Amino acid sequence: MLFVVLPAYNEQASLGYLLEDLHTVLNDYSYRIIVVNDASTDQTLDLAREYASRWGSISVLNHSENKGLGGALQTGISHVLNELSKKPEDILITLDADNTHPADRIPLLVQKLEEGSDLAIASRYAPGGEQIGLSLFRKILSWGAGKIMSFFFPIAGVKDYSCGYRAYRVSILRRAYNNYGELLMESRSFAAMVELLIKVVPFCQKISEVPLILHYERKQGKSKMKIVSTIKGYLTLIYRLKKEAWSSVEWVEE
Ligand SMILES: Nc1nc2c(ncn2[C@@H]2O[C@H](COP(=O)(O)OP(=O)(O)O)[C@@H](O)[C@H]2O)c(=O)[nH]1
Ligand SMILES: [Mg+2]
Repeated sequence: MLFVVLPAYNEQASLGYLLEDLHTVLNDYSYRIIVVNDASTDQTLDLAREYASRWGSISVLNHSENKGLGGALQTGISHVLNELSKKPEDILITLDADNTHPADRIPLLVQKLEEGSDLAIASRYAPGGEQIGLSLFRKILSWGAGKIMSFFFPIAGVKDYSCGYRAYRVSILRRAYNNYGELLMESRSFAAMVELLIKVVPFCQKISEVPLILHYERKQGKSKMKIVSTIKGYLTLIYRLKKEAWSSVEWVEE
């Protein structure tokens, strides 16, 4: 069973396209899509509920207050672990709800897990990966953030630390969740993506990447990334996790 968690904040203009894309690609799988509406001020919630009433394969969770990307992911992941997933071999996939992450990566991510990876990342920096429509400034920012993170938290084989498009084996996520509980993502900002990666990695034997072509030109409206708070989030994360003496682990390379 595949569980697809979509954190969504003001994605009214994009969510419909993404759900249609997912619906087509996921046709061959048993799946459930979980939209976590993070107190959007637009019609995201109504749109998600409309799709859910049309297709039984969608659940909608709703925050009455905005909890940020980390808060929304935590809600979606806890819900899958506590309420939905019955089998350790289930897979949990996360991706952005802004329709810049094409659903066609899912079969490749799932294949990686079937071949023995515990975590597979759709990576802009894997051979064949690309970023279309992203400003040079944003490219430099995420590349630089990745370099800094890989300096402090080296993870063999991982080039994309911050992309939200990943597939996790549920059993691994459960072990990390049992260890950290609600502290699995203390960051509420975009740094939560990196924090989740760093905290899950010690439970993984094998991690792999598949190439992602990020379609940023499809982005409707502005990015919700607040640059200053994201940078602060990264710095806090480095300080916090280094203090907790996180150390990189070894696993079997492909
Ligand atoms: N839950 C929640 N999700 C958010 C928030 N801000 C952004 N997101 C979601 O996080 C994902 C990444 O944000 P996005 O605007 O796509 O960032 P970018 O692609 O890096 O420019 C999208 O699915 C957003 O809907 C927020 O405050 N709360
Ligand atoms: Mg995005």
